[in-house]
Amino acid sequence: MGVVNVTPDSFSDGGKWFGPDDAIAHGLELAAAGADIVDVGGESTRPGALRITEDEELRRVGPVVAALARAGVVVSIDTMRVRVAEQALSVGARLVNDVSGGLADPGMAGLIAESRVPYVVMHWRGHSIDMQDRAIYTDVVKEVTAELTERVTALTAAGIDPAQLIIDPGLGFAKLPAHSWTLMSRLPEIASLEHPAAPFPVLVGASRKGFIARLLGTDPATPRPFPECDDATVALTTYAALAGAWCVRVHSVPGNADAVRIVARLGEERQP
Ligand code: PMM
Repeated sequence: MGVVNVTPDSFSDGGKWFGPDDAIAHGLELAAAGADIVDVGGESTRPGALRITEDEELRRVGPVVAALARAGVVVSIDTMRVRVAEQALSVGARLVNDVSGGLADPGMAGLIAESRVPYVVMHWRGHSIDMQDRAIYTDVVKEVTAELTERVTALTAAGIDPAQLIIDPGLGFAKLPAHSWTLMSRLPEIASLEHPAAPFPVLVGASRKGFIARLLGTDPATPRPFPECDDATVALTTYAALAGAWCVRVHSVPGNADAVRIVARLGEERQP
């Protein structure tokens, strides 16, 4: 999954494709580089980010989703708002990626149940403005898995088919770097949460996140600049693919697409 952030302020690529023409061109480039899905988002979720209005979000993503879908790209809409998801599906998006896992907008579950599209349920503890105050865990894997189980139970009770659900540990969202590293190292446990339909497909969003930048910086106060974290992202993609992840959400596609193909090929050799 390649990322198009149609925002002026996203973590690693804010402002680079803020105009619709640049965003559309970038989405086409990601697809041509081997992304199976292009994820379009209009609202930055970096720590401390303020929300934008629904109308502004619609204005940012609408033309980009429509143009990419028209060009035959499989588009995912990255939104927490039911109206934005609905509008995006009406112009051709085929998947909804909700970083709040349905918590931010009570109407989201109904739309997903009705539209039958795949739905990414990410682990989330609250909006970006103060989410890092909620990065408190005694056992991060246990708590994230339990909270995702609650979401899956509520969403299926609202009429969503469990086969529509993809789960995501939400690396960097209400997580300190140590939490993200622990979750990343234990992905299969997250996929196998307590639910009759488990294991669920897992999506991993590690690309250019702060926990990588901090590990690789020259010292703790100097994280490595985000675009220079792409080789490290490929390393994590390889690890995620070996751990059985269904999808990785990345800003730069080529190295990650190669890593996924190589792990798939090695997997064929290991089949009995
Ligand atoms: N991370 C960001 C945005 N959307 N969606 C999912 N499912 N998982 C993530 O980890 C995720 C996401 C923030 O990353 P960016 O602003 O650097 O693209």
